[in-house]
Amino acid sequence: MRILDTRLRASAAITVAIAIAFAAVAAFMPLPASAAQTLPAADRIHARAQADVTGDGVDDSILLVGHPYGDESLFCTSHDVVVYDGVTQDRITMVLGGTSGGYPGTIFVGRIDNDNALDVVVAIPTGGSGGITNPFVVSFAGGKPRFVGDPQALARGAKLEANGLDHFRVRITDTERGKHFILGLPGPGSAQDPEVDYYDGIYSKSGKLVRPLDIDIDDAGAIEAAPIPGMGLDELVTYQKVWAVAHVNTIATVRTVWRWTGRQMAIAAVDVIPPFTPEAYAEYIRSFDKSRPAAAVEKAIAEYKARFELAPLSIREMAFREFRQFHLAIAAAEGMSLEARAGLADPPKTGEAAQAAYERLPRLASQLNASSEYKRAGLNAVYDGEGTWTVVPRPGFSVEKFGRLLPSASADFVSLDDRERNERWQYDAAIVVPLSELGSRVAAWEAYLTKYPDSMFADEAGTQFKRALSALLMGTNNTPHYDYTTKRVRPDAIEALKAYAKDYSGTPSAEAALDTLEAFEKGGNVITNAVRREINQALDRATKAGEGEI
Ligand SMILES: [Ca+2]
Repeated sequence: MRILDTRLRASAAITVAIAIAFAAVAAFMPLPASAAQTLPAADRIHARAQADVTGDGVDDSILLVGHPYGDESLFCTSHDVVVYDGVTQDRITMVLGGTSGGYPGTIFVGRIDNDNALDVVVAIPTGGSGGITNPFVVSFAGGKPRFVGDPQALARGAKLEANGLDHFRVRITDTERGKHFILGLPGPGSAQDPEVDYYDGIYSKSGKLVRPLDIDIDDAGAIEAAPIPGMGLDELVTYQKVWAVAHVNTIATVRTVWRWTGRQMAIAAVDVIPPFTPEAYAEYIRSFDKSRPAAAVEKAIAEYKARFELAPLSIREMAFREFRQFHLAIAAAEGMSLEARAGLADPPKTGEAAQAAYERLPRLASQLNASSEYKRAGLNAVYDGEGTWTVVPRPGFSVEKFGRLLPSASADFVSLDDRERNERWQYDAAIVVPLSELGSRVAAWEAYLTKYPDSMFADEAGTQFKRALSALLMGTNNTPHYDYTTKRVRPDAIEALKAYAKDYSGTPSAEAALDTLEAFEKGGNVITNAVRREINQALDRATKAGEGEI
């Protein structure tokens, strides 16, 4: 076992060495001859935002610009934050410098220092082993760029001491704040990683520490800005990985809160949290008894809060996606039992008995919707077309229960998705709402995808957007935009598309509406295969518009 242990250490060390060498090459070496013959790689815009960062009350455009290592490389040797002043259109550049080398990063704005201009928070993943993300906070107040807080100090975090203790424990001491944290190490034979015993030779069989235990804390791996309740200000939160023996062996996360003191950024709190993954959460909540929905949902939410309250945004979003899956599964199980309770469980689902069962469903649904069980479980029984009913999550439930722990990309997705489930725009392949309402659904999904292209729900949002836009442009099987016999396009469909193109002018979906109107006109307002093909192409262009390089 010692050999394996040493090899693990060596491989972790090599990974770090490679990452350092790569960064060094990227930062200092001239381009190879083959690359030098081609034009220098063009700067890339990795993120954009609109906000007043100069402090004059007018929104400015903020861009995160990377200088790529080469045309084919995703790696940028450094990044700048570029602001176009909303009034003068002057370009103000903040050079982030050598430590900003890395892969496409993100920006967000927050009120970090207490002036009337918002600040820009930048996170650049370095691509080094273990996911180091370099944080930068930049103020553009008065049009003069400066760092808020020292980027290197933000990356390094608090000065902490780590010591191995007997019986597979670790103590992390925060001397400055006079706090210490005790962590448990997964001991021999633990389920976490049964293949490897990281502590062989370090701990004796009885759990006595016989050799020094190697514990390390990485630089920041994630950063976020979170509102300080009641202050109108944001605090910064950084997350750092703690590992023992080998870099893959994560034993905790350090969560550091930074606040503006009036003169500088200072650490307001440090917590050390044992690891708990969204996968482990998913596995745990899946084991709950689904036949008691309220108890199961309440327990899953309490568990989420206990485990992820201090977790980074991306982990909270992943964990919430697991909760959402769980909630949908609970709802689906209730939907099945709804039919069973009405007497529709066994085939045949026809005849007088089935008829009576179908008639019982609406009353049963309204009883359940009024019940405390469904209120607590966040469930709603809704009509599902063709006489059947189903159960879906109740609108507003997740936002109400998860509160500020819910990342906005998740909260906004769930609000839109719950509306689609509770107030459907189609039943039985027929559009059942006015086309203007369908249009507002299309626009809402498109706006979501523009705002959160990297959301964990982006794929699902993309599917919803495409389905609704297709129906808006062409109608559906049972409610096409044209007359079945003459194939002539209905005038109200044409009017609806014109209105949509005007109301949402400038969006890819409005372009698709204009292209569809043009295809109708070319075809003499009669649907042919050629017209259909052109509309399909317009649909493809609009739904792919958000993908690829910006
Ligand atoms: Ca401004």
